[in-house]
Amino acid sequence: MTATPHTPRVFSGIKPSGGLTLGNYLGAIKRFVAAQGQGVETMFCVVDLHAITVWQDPTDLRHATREVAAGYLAAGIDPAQSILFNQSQVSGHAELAWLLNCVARMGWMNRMTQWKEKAGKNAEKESLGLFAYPSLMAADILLYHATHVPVGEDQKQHVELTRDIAAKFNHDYKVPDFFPLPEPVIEGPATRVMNLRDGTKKMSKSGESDMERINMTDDADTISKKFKKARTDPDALPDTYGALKDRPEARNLVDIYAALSDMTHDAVIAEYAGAGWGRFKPALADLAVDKLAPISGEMARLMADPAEIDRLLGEGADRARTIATPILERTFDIVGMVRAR
Ligand code: AQP
Repeated sequence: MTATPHTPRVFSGIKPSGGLTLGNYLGAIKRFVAAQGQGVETMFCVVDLHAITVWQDPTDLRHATREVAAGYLAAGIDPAQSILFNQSQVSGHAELAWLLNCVARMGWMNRMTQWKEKAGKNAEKESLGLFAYPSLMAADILLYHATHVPVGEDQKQHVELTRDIAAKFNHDYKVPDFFPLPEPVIEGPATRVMNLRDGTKKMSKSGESDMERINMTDDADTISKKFKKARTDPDALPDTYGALKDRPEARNLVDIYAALSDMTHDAVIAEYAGAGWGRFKPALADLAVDKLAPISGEMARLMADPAEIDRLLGEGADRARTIATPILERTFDIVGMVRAR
């Protein structure tokens, strides 16, 4: 961790825009669990305000919010060690986002790869929220003066934008170091888990076909079937990881194996060099079932008691608010808002 006048604090979040995928697990949740208990405060959020940047059925949104919370808990986020809550229960996220909307520049938002990919040619028909979403994400992080943000590779650009917004605010209002410049923490062998049917696209919750992703709630048969049908090429596994450079589907399966088994890429290659898919895919499926079944079982158990999940999220939100309120009040003051109470 680099030198900063701010106490280190970890913040990250996941959108309840559908069920959790293996990409969310390996790129985010597994890393969040690893960050816990390291002597640094950790905050993990279900970012429901982000989910509605595209249409969400309200009943599905409530379900997905609890399911993402259940995923965090089942994977090992401990509410006694980390602050776990959903974003909309802490109004400071939306309030700070407005202030930051007035700092961020249109050109910065226009350059965001995710905006370009998601909006494509339909930009005129997308919500204003989808366009502005990175400044809400900046608010999520800066509301807590968080210094470290564990994310998958796809979110790196948004954390970098958060740094730009923080730096401009500090500069414009002449408050050097008020907002920390947070660092993206992108670690592990699978920082970008790819779509099982197209190794050039990332695995997403909202991808078109269910066969392109592993859901955290998939049963053993479904996981095996999806890996068996995953697109690959005709060649056997090579004897160096570097030789997978131009074989995106093959590399993705090796990355997933390495991340699930906590092995390095090289160790996986050493074990499977020369193996065909008839050997590697069943081994990968067995490993995935072995690692994911206990988590999905625990998620199902937690989801049977939604009131308990809501209670935990409410408690987490209370704790989050105690950190957010003085930072938000100071921000309003810096900007020049009169605050009588
Ligand atoms: N495929 C992935 N590989 C590695 N990390 C991933 N993450 C998401 N997909 C992958 C990481 O998970 C965290 C939460 O992401 P999110 O759900 O808030 O947003 P997203 O990145 O837009 O996820 P999806 O699944 O693609 O959602 P939809 O389809 O609704 O847009 C982040 O740290 C992200 O990097």
